[in-house]
Amino acid sequence: MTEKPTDTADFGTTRRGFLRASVAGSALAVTGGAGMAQTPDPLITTVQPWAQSFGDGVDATPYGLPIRFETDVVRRNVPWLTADVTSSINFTPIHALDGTITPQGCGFERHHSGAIELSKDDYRLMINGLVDTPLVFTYADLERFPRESRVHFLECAANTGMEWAGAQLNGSQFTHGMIHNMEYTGIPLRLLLEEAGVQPEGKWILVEGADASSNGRSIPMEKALDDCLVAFKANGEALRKEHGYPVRLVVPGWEGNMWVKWLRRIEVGDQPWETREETSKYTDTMADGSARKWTWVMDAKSVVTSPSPQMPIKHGTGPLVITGLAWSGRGSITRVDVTVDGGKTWHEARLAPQASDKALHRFYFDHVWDGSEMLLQSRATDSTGYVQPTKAALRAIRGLNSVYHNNCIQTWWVKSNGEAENVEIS
Ligand SMILES: Nc1nc2c(c(=O)[nH]1)N[C@H]1C(S)=C(S)[C@@H](COP(=O)(O)O)O[C@H]1N2
Ligand SMILES: [Mo]
Repeated sequence: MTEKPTDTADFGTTRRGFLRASVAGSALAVTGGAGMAQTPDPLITTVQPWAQSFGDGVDATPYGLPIRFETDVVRRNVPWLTADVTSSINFTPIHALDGTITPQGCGFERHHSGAIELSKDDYRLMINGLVDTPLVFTYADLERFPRESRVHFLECAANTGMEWAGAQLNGSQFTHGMIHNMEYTGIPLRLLLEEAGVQPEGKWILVEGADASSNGRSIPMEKALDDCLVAFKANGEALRKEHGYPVRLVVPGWEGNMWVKWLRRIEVGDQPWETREETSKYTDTMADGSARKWTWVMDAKSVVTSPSPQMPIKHGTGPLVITGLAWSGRGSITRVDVTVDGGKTWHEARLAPQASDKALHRFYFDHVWDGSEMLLQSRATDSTGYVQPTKAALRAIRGLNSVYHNNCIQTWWVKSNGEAENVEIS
């Protein structure tokens, strides 16, 4: 190994310290890695074309898009899942993202009758039913209510649903990508309900979208008055059309299906409506064949996003950043453990600070890979003390025929060549 270049001032002392540590601890084997060039590197020693002329002016891109080298960081679908394009689903490229915020442009979409275009001018929100004063709000009306900003994850109840009967899809984007995490700005639903005046018998609300499917769902009043938001911004800007422009409901920690997009009506009632979306769909098939209703909360779950089938290890042995996401609809994640040997030994991962309750957490486990095969898993523990279950534990209760609410521990088999595969271990 040669000396590290002396000209590393720009990296700062921490970076130099890291490199020196890497050289000293030769077990890290970062040969050919950062700072270890053996021969003069033209990217360092010669002036490159991009340094010889002007770059783009500020008027080249009024609204910025990712640079062309990042065009593979996109939503993808699974063809056999999407029989037709208007009733469809695609997946967030969680394998390629870091941190916790999902850019709207690649946050997964789920539409039952396609994404509609509804302008602010044409927007109306009605509150009726068991209220003192039925009301209709315009978009401009909504903008005058006190608002809040909070980060929350939205997970479709069907996320990981294709994995019940066996390891099936190769990539965290496909197994766990029906999730996104955005900073929402909106009005506490409680304020709008208070404006209309909920009558004492009003124990439930029905929420409906303006699209043809309407996606009606019943929500208990307790949740409606707790932390739901009638949101019009995500990550600082207007909601994208596909996420419900101009207004969607945010139901923190509860299954994505309840987060009605293009929100047009809220009816207050004294019992649930038993809509199509909560009877024929979004119930949980149990091992004995019966269906469990009203399972709204998304339980604690985690997944290693890299390495993973779409993110093979390309750098050989030595330092390896293992990272992933963890979340709980019941609050926050207090701990994530990672195993590289299929659960024989667990190591506590580092958790990045959390943005809000019921938001995604990012975890990191800094590993030194010796090049041997790994059975990589992560296991989340949430603020209620609940621990993410194994697939076997979940199947003992739910059987193999469920679709929704699969929060089991995921296994990636990482081979010596760095490639990874979705597997199950027993
Ligand atoms: N109006 C309406 N709201 C809807 C849907 C829909 O089809 N129509 N799909 C629901 C489902 S099943 C999910 S998982 C989420 C998906 O939100 P997203 O498309 O912003 O990711 O929206 C929910 N809200
Ligand atoms: Mo969903």
